Amino acid sequence: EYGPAPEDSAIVRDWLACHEAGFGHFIDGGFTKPSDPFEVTNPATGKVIARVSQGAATDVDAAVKAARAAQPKWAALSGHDRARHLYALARHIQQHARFLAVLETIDNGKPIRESRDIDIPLVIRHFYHHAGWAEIMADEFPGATPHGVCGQVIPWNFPLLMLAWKVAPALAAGNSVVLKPAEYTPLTALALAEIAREAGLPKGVLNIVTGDGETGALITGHDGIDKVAFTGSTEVGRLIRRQIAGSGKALTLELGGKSPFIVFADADLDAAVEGVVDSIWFNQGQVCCAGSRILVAESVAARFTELLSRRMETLITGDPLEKSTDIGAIVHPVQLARIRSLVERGRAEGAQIHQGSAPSGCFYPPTFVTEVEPASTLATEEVFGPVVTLTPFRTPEDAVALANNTRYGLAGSVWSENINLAIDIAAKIKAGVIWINSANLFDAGAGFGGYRESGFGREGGREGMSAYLRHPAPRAKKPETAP
Ligand code: TXE
Repeated sequence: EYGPAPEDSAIVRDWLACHEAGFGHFIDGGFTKPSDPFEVTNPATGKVIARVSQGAATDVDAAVKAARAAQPKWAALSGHDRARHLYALARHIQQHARFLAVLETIDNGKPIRESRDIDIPLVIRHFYHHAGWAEIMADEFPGATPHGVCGQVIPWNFPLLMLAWKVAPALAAGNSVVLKPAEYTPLTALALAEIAREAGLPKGVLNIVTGDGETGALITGHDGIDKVAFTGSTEVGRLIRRQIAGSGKALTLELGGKSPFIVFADADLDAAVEGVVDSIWFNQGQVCCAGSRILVAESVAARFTELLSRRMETLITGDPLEKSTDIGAIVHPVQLARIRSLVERGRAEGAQIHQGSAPSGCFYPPTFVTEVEPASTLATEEVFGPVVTLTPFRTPEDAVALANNTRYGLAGSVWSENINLAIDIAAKIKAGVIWINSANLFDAGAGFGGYRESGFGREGGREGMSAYLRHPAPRAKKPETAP
């Protein structure tokens, strides 16, 4: 039983109608008057669904001030009391899960099946998981203290999930937050602000300021911010790194990727094809850890290509609110144009493009590409769309060399029935996360993050918690004294 029930869509419609005058920022437990609004559209229909405020310096100042004022009291709560707040928040999100799933789909264009079964459940899981961390933090990280105020800037591909990844550990550790959602997809963050208020989260602990990159830079560059966490493009990650260099702010960056998906000759090829569906045709391929480069053993390459092609034909691209849709809308016409231009560059460089079908509008068909030279555009650039390259390899050494031939290092996936081979290859791939006979599995308890141009720092699990804490300097060893 997928697809939104009519009443779920009606709740979203009513909620948007209630906010027809526009959304303000969520600062110090309340919403400001809407100002300098910009339009938010549903990419599947092109229709304007809301007006949201562009955060100015005064808004960011107010949010940081509220966060600074609230943080000491929040940090002074016992871990147990902070946990109770996070459990309450998780429960309230759970109560609004269906509403949030429909809202996410309308705002972002992702299939309802994904927002209902993946995004929102993972959001909830993240808050529950980190409530647990709040309870045990003092024992697990003795002497550690929160940074203070965290400035968090997130992308549009998993709008509410990226918020959860950042807000849940920050709050569990005793920090307060000023967060900016992406300008394409700010609505679930604003809905969450309302839910946080309903759940009784103390005011000022979580502040949401909307706006574009300029607002983002005002947050990351603000003197009152102690830690910056960013997920987005490698270019902006670089800008932020430069912007805050020498400021003493802590920083974690989660950036792009061009992750390998390696299929050995002994792999279960049907399962591997399903893995590709989950890896690159999930969320329209707008996934930082998407397996965007299939490397397949030469001896099975023809068979695998045939299976992949057949499966691609069965995928339905279209209305994201339709329960049978596999691939929804691309988040924004700008991103669609970017995907098209990269694929056209690939074609001009001699790549063979194989595509399924897609309706007109802001949609892109599932695509795989053969005859791709290792140094060519499609083999090296992050497309951030449902486009995957397919390259044969001869030996496991070739596979590893091809896999590591990238400036990124976020994730990878290895398919083989020989677990020793799979583990051996996994260890040789320079990436933060490796899946074996699976892809795109996320767990709040596992660290996620990259190497090289994919960024640094981990989110999730112990490492993720640790990044939201300042740790005491290791004690100097006592000088040895003669007996
Ligand atoms: O990202 P941006 P864009 C990659 C992907 C995609 C490309 C462009 O390849 O095609 O980036 O996407 C805020 N200071 N990824 O242009 O600009 C911005 O408002 C502070 C991979 O949308 O990086 C938004 O909230 N903040 C990625 C957020 O940064 C700034 C997910 C991300 O936007 C800022 C998204 C600045 N100077 C895109 N400029 C992933 N790793 O998952 C912009 N922002």
